[in-house]
Amino acid sequence: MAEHESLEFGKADFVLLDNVSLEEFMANLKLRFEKGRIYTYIGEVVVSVNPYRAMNIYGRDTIEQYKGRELYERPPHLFAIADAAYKAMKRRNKDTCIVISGESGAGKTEASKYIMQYIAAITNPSQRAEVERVKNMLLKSNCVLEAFGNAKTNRNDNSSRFGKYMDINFDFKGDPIGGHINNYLLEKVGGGVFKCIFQLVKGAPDAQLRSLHIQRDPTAYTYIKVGGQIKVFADFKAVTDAMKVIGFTTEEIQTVYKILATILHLGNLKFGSDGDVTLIENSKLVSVLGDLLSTKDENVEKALLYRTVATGRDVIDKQHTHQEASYGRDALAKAIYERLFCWIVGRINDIIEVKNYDARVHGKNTVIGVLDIYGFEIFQNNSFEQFCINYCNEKLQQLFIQLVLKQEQEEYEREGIPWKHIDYFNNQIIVDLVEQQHKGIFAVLDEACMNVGKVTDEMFLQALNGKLAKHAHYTSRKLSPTDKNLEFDRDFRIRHYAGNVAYSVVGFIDKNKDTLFQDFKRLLYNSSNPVLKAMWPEGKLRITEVTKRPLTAATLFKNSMISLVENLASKEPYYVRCIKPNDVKSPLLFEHERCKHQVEYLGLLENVRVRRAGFANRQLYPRFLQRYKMISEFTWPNHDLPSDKEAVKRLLQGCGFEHDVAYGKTKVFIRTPRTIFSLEEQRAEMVKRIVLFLQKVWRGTL
Ligand code: AOV
Ligand code: MG
Repeated sequence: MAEHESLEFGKADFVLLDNVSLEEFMANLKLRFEKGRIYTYIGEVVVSVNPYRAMNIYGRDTIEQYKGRELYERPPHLFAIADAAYKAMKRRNKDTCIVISGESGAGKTEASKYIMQYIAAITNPSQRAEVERVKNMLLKSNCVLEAFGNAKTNRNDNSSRFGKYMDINFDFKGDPIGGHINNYLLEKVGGGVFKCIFQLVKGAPDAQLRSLHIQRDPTAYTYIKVGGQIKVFADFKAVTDAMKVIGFTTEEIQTVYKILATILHLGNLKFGSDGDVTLIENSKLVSVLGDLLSTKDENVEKALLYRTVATGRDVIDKQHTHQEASYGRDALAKAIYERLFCWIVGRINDIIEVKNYDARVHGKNTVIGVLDIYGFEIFQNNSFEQFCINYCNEKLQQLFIQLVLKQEQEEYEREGIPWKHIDYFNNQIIVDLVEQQHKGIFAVLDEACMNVGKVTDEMFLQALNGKLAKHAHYTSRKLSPTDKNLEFDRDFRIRHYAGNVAYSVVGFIDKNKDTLFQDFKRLLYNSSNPVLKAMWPEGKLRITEVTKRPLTAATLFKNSMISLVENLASKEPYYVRCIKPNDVKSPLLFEHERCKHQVEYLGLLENVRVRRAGFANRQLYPRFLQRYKMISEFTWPNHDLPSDKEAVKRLLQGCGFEHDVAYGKTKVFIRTPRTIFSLEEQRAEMVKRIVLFLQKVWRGTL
């Protein structure tokens, strides 16, 4: 527990509150925010409030203050949690992870960057060139991913539209030797509003824009018109340089920008008709597209206007209607953007993956994972993407509940430690509502998509209403006709852990099927640009060979979330819980109700209660002895007591820690970290003495 700070700044750890009540919690949070103390602990969890202003607390000097120190020795900080995760990994050879959660705009991405910077700064003291190279790559890859995966939304000017989980691998010395990025569902926002597109239009050199046939005027492009006023800094060069440093070839970088330009031009394509014939009105754009995609103009035109269909043994070209052509154009823009993004992640992974590490020689390489995902969000109009994003946040909340609230309490009960159960809201019921087999929302959606014949979004809604009418967290206009908050017939509403969200079913079926006409895939595969071609391997298939039904977007997303949670659960977790103080990005405003709501749904008060009643540390008796036996004459080098449990008791009595511990069936439980810290100090002292002693023995001077 951090006790060193003056009380003028409030309590540095919520565990130290005089009374654990929502009022006191909020008063402390507010006081600290107003005093510029944006971080506060709940034991080892960091609660962070977005300051919405530059803080002078991330510099080299601050890093030095946290390096190698114990959590409670310094004021609460992200650096302390990063250091704790790092130390745990190094000391105990354990994989750890840092899970950053909170709603959109709460400060997750910023936090993840500071954590990465900290880890980069404290490692590789001997300045090995290879390690420096890896560190540089990891930091640079962040810059590229942010340019391509972040966009301005109503809630956040720099909102992550993809989820990112990054593993950093460390060698036996504790230095980074590589990494791996998992990315999760990129929202398909017309390809347009992503940062990189503005960076290109506003920041690329004239000659480059000319070669891409792009004007330096965002308002000239349909897809990005709306976001035209976005402020963009001179980031174009930074991102291009970062790609170079990471190891993208010139040809690859050029292709990346050609694809962005393609998307802008696609948005401006207009279809018209002449009698029964659909045609492209601004046909000049066709040759621009042909040039950018390195393919013949007539191929571009044909893919935009026709679809090849197999009827029995025959293959025919079927002309699109006006509407189908527009739909195809937008689907193409979204698909090539998404493919580009995944390709970039894949390239980065190729380059940063651990190479030439022989575990037999160097020991196990260990991992710190950092999770920065899109936060819970509610917009005016919520669609399939918001549904996935919010489901993802439910999963992470569930993991937090499992690890911090549930398992903790179950363990005390199992170990026979006297314990009064603390209640909390368990959101498993909402997770089930979404992902359960057969009757979960994803399952109903998939079933609707499997039906042959035309399935509409409305039919999907009907099916949901039929299956979920009785579910406490589900409703819709049809089921609650008098509910004023359900305005639209096409909405269904979920009561999430973090609040009610109404989703419009419009587009659910299409987005879930996520099909792109095979003609487009073939067009891109047949490009003479090898980089582009490599992004579309399935374009190789002929129409008669395309039979297998691909997994739906919902199924893919669900599977990726389940494996993400499994992966996190297999590591030792550290938590950062981010809070957004207001909706107007003000550094001064602490909106009480807004913050209280977040504290409640994040379960922070329950977290304090469990933590306060509980124990900071627990270890199996034999493990504990293995680590600390040298500090007691009763246990060093071996004990002759009837059990390890007895030996641990003897050891702790001898050190005077009896009041701070409890003895479970298989584990010893230690209430305050200070005790562990003190044990560590004594151990370090003894180890030093033992080493000196042995050195003397070896030198024969004893
Ligand atoms: P998010 O990652 O949680 O939202 P960000 O990390 O992008 O939120 O933070 C939003 C904005 O808040 C940033 O662009 C900064 O202006 C400001 N901010 C956040 N943390 C800090 C900090 N420590 N110091 C100064 N300013 C900060 V989303 O990606 O939308 O869920 O999908
Ligand atoms: Mg973010």
